[in-house]
Amino acid sequence: MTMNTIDEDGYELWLRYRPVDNAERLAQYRKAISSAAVLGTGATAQIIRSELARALAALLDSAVPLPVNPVGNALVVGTIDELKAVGVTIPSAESRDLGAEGFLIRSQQVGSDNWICIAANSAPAVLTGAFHFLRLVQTHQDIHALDLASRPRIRHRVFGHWDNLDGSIERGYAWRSLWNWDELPEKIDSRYHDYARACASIGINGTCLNNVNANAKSLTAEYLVKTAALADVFRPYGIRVYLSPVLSAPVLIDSLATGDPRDPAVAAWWKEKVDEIYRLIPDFGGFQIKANSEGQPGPQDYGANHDDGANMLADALAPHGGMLLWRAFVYDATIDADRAKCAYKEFVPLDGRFQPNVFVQAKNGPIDFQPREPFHPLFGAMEQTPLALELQVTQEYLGQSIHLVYLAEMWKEILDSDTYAIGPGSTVARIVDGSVYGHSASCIIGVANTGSDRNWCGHHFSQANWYAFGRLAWDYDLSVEAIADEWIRMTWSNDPLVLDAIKTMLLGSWQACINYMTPLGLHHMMQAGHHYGPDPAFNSARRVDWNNVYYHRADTKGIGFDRSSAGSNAVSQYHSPLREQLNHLDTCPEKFLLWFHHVPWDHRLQSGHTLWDELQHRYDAGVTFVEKMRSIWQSLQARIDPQRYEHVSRRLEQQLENARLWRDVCRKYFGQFIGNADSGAPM
Ligand code: GCW
Repeated sequence: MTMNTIDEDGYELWLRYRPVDNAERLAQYRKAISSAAVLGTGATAQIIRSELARALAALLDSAVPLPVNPVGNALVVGTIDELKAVGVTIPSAESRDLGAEGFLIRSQQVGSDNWICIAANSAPAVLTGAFHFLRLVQTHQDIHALDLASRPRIRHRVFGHWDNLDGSIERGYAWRSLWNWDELPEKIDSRYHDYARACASIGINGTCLNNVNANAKSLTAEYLVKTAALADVFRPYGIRVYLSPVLSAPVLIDSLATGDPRDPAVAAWWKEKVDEIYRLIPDFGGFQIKANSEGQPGPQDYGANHDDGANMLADALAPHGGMLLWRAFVYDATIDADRAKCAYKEFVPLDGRFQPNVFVQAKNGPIDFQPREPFHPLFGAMEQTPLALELQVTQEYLGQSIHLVYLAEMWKEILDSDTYAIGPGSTVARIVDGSVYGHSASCIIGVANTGSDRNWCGHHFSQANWYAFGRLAWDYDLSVEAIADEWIRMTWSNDPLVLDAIKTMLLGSWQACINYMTPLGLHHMMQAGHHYGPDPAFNSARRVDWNNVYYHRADTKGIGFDRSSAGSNAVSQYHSPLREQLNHLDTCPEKFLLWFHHVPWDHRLQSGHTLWDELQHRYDAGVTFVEKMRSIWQSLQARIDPQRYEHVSRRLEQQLENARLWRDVCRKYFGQFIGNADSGAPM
C-alpha cells in the first residue's frame, strides 16, 4: 500500500497531478509521450502548453519536452487547421460533428512515430480536450490506440455565484467571495486563473459573477471595468462572464423616473447599458435575473408581466448575441395557496411570448433545492420556450459545508426524470438540451459552492459536487459512479482500496442525507434563516409558506401535503401518465409520498412497515450510514495525507451529531401526533 504523508490543503482540487504509481502504466505513458507539441500561438495555446508542461512533468515524474513541432512519439495538440499543417487530416464530417466545443483524441501513426492527436475546431475546445487527456493519465487509463470524440450535450454550462459586492456570499459556506472587487481591475489575483483552469477542466463555459439578489452597482461604469478585467482572464479558457442585473437599475443608477420595462426611456437606458458592456466585454454572455421574487423588483411592480421585462432586456442583448436567463423562482401567494404550483401558473400562459434569446430558468424542483424534490413541472410544459435548468451546487439545505453529500445522484435523478411531455422518453435532460421541442439553445446553471477558503468549497468532499456539476452539464449520460471514480482517483488516490472506500461513502451519502433529514417526500423542515438543522415545529414566519408546518401538515390522522386531485391538485401540472401515478396513494413512488399525499400514520408501505415505523426506520438508516462513513474514513487514515484526513474526520463528527439531531428532533416532534411522544430518543 502507498503511504501518503505529504500534507495537502485541497487547493489543487482534482488537478493534483501526482506521479503515476502504476509501473506498467507509467512505462506506457513515458513511451507514448516523449514530447508534447502544442501547435497554436495564441493565449489559449499558451495555457495548454503550461498546463501540459506542469502536468506531464509531475505525472510522468520527468520533464517532457514541448517542442514547436512534434518529435518522436508525441502528443500533438491543436485546432483541426493547425493539425492539418503538420500533416494530420481530420475528415470534414468529423470536424462538423465536433461543433464549436467538441474535441477528439486519436492515436495515429505518422512515419515511424506514433502520435496522440488532440484536436478541435477552436482553441478553447482544444484545451477541454487536453484536460480530458490529462484525466485519462491521472486516472491511469490505457492510452494505447485512442479514438474518442466528445461534445457537450448542453450549450451553455454556467457556474452562478451568489456573491455580493462586499465580498460576502449568500448561501456560501467556503468563506468569502473569490472576486476581490476592491482590488480589481488593477490587481489580478492568480487564483482567478486557477478558478478558470478548474472550470475549464470540467467543461464549464460561463460564470455569472454576482448574486441574483443583485446590487445595481455592478452595472456602473466603475464595476463594469472590474468585470471586464475578470472576463479578460477567463476568455482564453473559453469561459464567458454573465451578470445579474436588478430591474430597477435605471432608477437606482441614473435616477430615471421608473423602471417600467415598457417605458421607451427605460428600454433605451438598458440598450445603452448593454452596448457599454459589450464595448468592454465583446463576448459577454448575458444576464441572469431574479424578478418579482423575494423582494426583488420586477415588471409586475409596474403592472407589466415577466415577458415584458424579459423581452425588453433580451432586445438589448440580442444584437450582441447575448442571452437572458429569466428566473422562474416566483411564489406569489395570491396565485395559488400551494407554493409548488405558483411558477407554473405564472409562466405557462406566457409560453410563445418570449424573444428567442430568452431562457426561462427553473430550479430542479418546484419548491427550493430541498434534499429531494420531484422535478419542476415547468419542464415539459413550455413548448415554445427554452428552459434553463438551475441546480444548487452549494449545499444550502443539505448540510452546507459540514455534511458530506454527493449531489450527482440528485441531479441525475432529475435529469433522467420522464416528463412525458411528448410521450415516454421526454426526460428533463432532453427538455433542457432542446431535443424534445427542437430548440437549438440550451443552458444549465449551477449555484456555485466556491469561496476563498483554501480548499475552495469548505469541505474537501464538496469539491466533488463542483466537479460533478461540470461533468454532468457536459454529458448527462455519464453515470454517477463513473464521475465519482474519476474524481476520487484525481483528488485522493488510484489505490483500489481508497477508491472503493470513498466510492461507498459518496454513493450512499445523498440517500443518507434524505433519510435523516426529510425521508419519504417530506420537505422544508430546516431551521429558519440559516437553514441548517431541523425545526419541524416552526410556525411563526411572516409568510405561511415559510413555515415548516405548512409543508408537513402533521396531525393526529397523518402527515404530508395533499397535492393530489383531492387536495391542491399540483399533480395536474404533470403530464399523463405521471399525473395519475402521482395522484394515487398506491402508485405514487414512496420517495415522493408525503410530497403529494397526506398519509395516515398506520398506512402500510412496501416494506410492510406502517408509515410511522418506516419514518423511524429511515431516520435511523440515515444516521447509521453517517456512522458507517465515519468508520470507513477511519480505515483510510494511513492512506490519506494528514491535513485532509483530519479535516474530513472533524466534518464527519459534526455531520453525525447533526444527523442525530435531525432524527431525534423529528421523531419526538412527529411522535406527539400519534400519542407516542416518548417513542423518540430523548432530545
Ligand atoms: O434558496 C433560496 C435561498 C435564497 C436565494 C433564493 C433564490 C438568492 O434561501 O438565499 O436567494 O432561494 O434562489 O433566489
